[in-house]
Amino acid sequence: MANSKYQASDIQVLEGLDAVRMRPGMYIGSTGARGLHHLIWEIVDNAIDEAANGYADEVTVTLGKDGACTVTDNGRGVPVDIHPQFGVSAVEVVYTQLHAGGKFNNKNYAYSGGLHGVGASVVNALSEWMVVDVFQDFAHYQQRFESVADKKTGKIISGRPVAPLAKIGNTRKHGTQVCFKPDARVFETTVFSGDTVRRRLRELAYLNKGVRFVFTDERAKDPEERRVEYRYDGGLSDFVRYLNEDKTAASEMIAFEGERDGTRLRVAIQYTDSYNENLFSFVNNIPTPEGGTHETGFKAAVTKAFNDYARRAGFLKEKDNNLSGDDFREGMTAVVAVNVRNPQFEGQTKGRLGNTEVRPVVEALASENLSLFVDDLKHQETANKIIEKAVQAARVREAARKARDVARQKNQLEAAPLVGKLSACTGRDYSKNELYIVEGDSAGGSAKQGRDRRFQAILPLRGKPLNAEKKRLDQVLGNEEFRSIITALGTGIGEDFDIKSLRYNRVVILSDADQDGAHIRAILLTFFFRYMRELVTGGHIYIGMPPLYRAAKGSQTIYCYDDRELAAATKKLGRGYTLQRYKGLGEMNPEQLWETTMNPAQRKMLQVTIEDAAEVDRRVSVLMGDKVEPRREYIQAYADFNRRDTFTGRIETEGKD
Ligand code: 0RA
Repeated sequence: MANSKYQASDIQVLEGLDAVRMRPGMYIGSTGARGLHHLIWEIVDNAIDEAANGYADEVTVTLGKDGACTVTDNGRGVPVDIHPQFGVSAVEVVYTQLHAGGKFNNKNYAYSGGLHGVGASVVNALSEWMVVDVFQDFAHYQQRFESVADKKTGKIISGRPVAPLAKIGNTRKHGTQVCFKPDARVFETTVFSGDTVRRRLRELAYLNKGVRFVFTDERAKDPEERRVEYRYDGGLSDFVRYLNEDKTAASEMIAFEGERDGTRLRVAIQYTDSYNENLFSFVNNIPTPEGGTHETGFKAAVTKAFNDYARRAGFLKEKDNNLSGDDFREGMTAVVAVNVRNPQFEGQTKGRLGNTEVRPVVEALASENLSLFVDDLKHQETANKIIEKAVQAARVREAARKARDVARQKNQLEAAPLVGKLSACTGRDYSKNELYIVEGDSAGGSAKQGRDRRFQAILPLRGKPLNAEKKRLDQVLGNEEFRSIITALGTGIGEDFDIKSLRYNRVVILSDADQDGAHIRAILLTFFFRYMRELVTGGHIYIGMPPLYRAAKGSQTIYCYDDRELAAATKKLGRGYTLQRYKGLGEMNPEQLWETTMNPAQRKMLQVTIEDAAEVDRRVSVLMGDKVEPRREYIQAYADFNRRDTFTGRIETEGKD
């Protein structure tokens, strides 16, 4: 540019922690709730490293009433001696120097855990204050750090030590305690979610066998929620048992571990009588819901080892084709955890492992161990069951393929009646288009008249679709309601599923706010979760939120979504208002439905997300599976069919934000 002079003084010399504060997203992903919790995971990672190396067996996390978080371990304590290069204590180095992160010596940390491995200093940089206590050699040391505004410039100086590390007492304890308060000047929210922390600690407890994790939420009113402890001596096998708790087991547990070329592999597998595949993978304790090279290697090993055995044991004759990987994974619950030296995370949400060297190592280790297992006479019954189950799955798959071909031909032949139910939209920009799946013909009629036909398509559901949990693909395809949904979406299903063919960016479930409506919603969510999971993980599934009341006086109309809003509205309107309670969508006229539920500028919708796939799987099994007792218990404990917050999700209100 011609008139902008490049001046050396204009270039800010960003160093260390101040750079972190300038660009927090680069270090912790975001300044929203995810980034906020990342602070905890970062500090917990260091504590777990100490445990993983055999020096600690307890990690505690405490959420304080003052908004701070305290993490402790009973390890050696961060070294307190003066660091030769920096001339200050190692403690100060760890918490103020980027990338020092307590891991300056790789010998001690064969596998560092941190997803971004950014280290504890980043947490300090993004905290209002941080206090580190070290208990070591009968001494108690402490150092405090603060982020303060510069008196002259007002600029925040991040994470500065208030004073050098000091010995403040004697102790017999050993370990490290880090307490920090996230800075409200950085984060959109600074309120930790007790649920999120508790769930992650439970997962970490399964992944780090024998380590005790103690979670305390001092903010919780309910004493049951205040303190929990997790410790699993069975590790991944305990994890799989937990995942299968509400399912019917159909095999022994298969568990093994191994290490080669710097990659460590741990696996636990158990089959159930369900038809779903449930594979959860982790890299250095971090979930990889998008899979990656470790999953590919594992799947290849399963297919190879079990096919080889099927031939050796005579289940497959020379002329028979191999069974497919899908066949061997039907009904399989598995946890695959690897530790990798320099993990490369890829994909939309950095949830996929990219390291190519990992695949062959995992494949070799897993197929050796699986072969040993099936060849062991002790396990012959399980081995044979697995093969028989896969043979059966292959038969059904073949039948389903034929049914699908027939369905496809039928679709072409009978395109009119199927598409006849769908009121398509006129626009061809798929990124803008929305499909409303509406309960009942009468609401469907209102939606059809009320919609903006340029981008909103309506598919009314006549009856209840069937419960897809415990149904095989061929049965799902046999159901008319599902067939019309599949046809409308355009993605295909099962092996044919292809997200690139999705015709609508948003798929909105619109059902009544009553028990039947909740059931239909649950059935549809179960179907999407089991058969089109990418629609859910990709954020395409929404739950429409029609109002429960309409309060009006004169020219003023207020729609209310719950009783609290209603109380506020009637107060505002004063005496003489009229009140309408909507018992179903059908009671709304087309204009009202558009105004309240479909108009992007005004509507509220809940975007369905999966925070914890393992947890969702368990809940779907409980609520939609065939074991009656756990379902009754769950419903008695939790269910309130008209509560919207029983879903995980994000309320989207466009045009308002
Ligand atoms: C010994 C040496 C080193 C770090 C630690 C212990 C240590 C760090 C943390 C962080 C949280 N809890 C901890 N407990 C112990 C530095 C590595 C080295 O130079 O060997």
